[in-house]
Amino acid sequence: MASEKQRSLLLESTSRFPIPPGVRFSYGTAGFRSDGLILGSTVFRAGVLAALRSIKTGHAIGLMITASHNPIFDNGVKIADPDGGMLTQKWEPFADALANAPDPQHLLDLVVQFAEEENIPLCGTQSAEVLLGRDTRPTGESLLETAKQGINAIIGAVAVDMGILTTPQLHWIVRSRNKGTKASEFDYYAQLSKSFRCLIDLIPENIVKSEVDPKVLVDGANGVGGEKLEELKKMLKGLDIEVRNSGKKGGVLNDGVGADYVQKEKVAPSSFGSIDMGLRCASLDGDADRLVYFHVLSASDNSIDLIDGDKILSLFAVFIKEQLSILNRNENDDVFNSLPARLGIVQTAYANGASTDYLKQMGLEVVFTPTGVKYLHKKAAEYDIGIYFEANGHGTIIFSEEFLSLLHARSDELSVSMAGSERHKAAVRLLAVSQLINQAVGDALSGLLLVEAVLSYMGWSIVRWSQLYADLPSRQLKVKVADRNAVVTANAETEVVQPVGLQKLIDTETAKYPRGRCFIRPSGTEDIVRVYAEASTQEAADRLANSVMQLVYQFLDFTNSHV
Ligand code: NG1
Ligand code: ZN
Repeated sequence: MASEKQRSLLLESTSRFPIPPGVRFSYGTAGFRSDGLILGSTVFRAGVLAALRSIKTGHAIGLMITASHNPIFDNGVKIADPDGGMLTQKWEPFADALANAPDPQHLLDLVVQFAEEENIPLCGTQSAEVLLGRDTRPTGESLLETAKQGINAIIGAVAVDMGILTTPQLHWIVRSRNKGTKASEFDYYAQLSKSFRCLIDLIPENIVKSEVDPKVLVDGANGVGGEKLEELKKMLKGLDIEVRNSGKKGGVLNDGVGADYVQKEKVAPSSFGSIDMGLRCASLDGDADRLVYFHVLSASDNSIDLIDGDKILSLFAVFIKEQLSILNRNENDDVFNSLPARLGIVQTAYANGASTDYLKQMGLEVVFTPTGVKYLHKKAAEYDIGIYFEANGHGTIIFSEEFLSLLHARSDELSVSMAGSERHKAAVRLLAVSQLINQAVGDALSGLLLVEAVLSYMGWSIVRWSQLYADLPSRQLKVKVADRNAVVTANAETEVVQPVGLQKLIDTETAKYPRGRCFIRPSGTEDIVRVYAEASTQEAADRLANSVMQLVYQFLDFTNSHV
């Protein structure tokens, strides 16, 4: 039961943040997002929710103010669960209901009812802790203050302002704090730089290093990532990083810069051009949870060879598979015993078909989930080592706790019986990867360091890496319809079940094109239906996407006029 004091505190605090008229907020693929100026009530309520989640779980919760790759005047809020992952999907309907409660009394009723259902005590003796972070957007500071008020509206909840952070840093801090390991921003840099150094120190002597350019140029999207990379750089040895678009020289966040722009437009971001031809370049998104690589192709225009999330995933898969096979190589030693590991690759329907073919040819198990890292992460957690990436560059590698403790034990054994052997080094490398790569969520900074370490290990230039396989030409289109939710999909979004009959026509259209593949789904972050098409030539991919777009118009107009 909620105490009287709690009830009146919640009523009074909520009344200070009325919801804007005529707007409906939805938790969507990755939290609430909209124009930052109308987000006050939503962020306040997200603060209330985070405090309740902390009481429920008995652990610290994260609350991040960011709108990722969206334009600068947008903002948003995401919640991190105790393990550093996304808020449990089970609470999303409550988040939606809370954000849209029309007035303080409705909100109080919702909270009281939900607290009863979930057994969350609101009697005044409970405690809760919420760690807050924000990116560099102009509305960030005041929204963070608003979130604090939401947290403080729950008696016993404490808000800890961690200041400006990348989204993955906040997730990492929440995870570390709840695990009882070192958890400050400084600790994050220290862990990343130490594990990176370990991987560099273990590069075999015989690697031909001449192919690998010593320098990487990084587009910071004029956001928090560039700023934090400069911090990390101070603690790194063995890598030359030049940060551009760090936001210090007046560029606008995500405007002609950043991973989303580079991946979707397939052109070099601002401050990059013909002078960089052939150099290894990377791009972060606005809150540094996405990473893509590219190199500039032409001196006359801004065209690039894009190395997207699928190819980053493939590079990591090659490396991890190799380390597992070295670890389990029988070199006729007396003490041989293998450490079998289930390695799983998780992709979405947006993964380029050529990447899936390549991974399968390597003998890897590849599975698919719907779009959104909350689905990919959960699936990857079913393996000893799960690698997941979205084509847009959001992804990571996760190791099960059980496998990590076996690996630690094996590394200790080998350090006695076979110190300095390749098998021992492979165990140490895998452990270093588990420290370097962010286990909570996709992280452009830790991903960048792992790419750099693996390229050095392989002795590969960016061109060699790009040649792992050739991407199939693809096209993505956004279709504006009256009601995008009229489209209902199944089978990891590859099949339309509603409107009935549409899938059959998509199949007929797709069958006309060699290597054709096409699917549609409603976006979870924008008010549109997305069409994705892939085929053996760019022209064919474009034509397939366009004809399916026409089908979407026909069917959805039909559907809408009959609703
Ligand atoms: P939606 O709008 O649901 O397609 C987009 C991305 C997702 C994910 C989320 C969250 C594409 C095609 N979709 O989701 O992969 O990153 O944003 O940011 O890139
Ligand atoms: Zn992002």
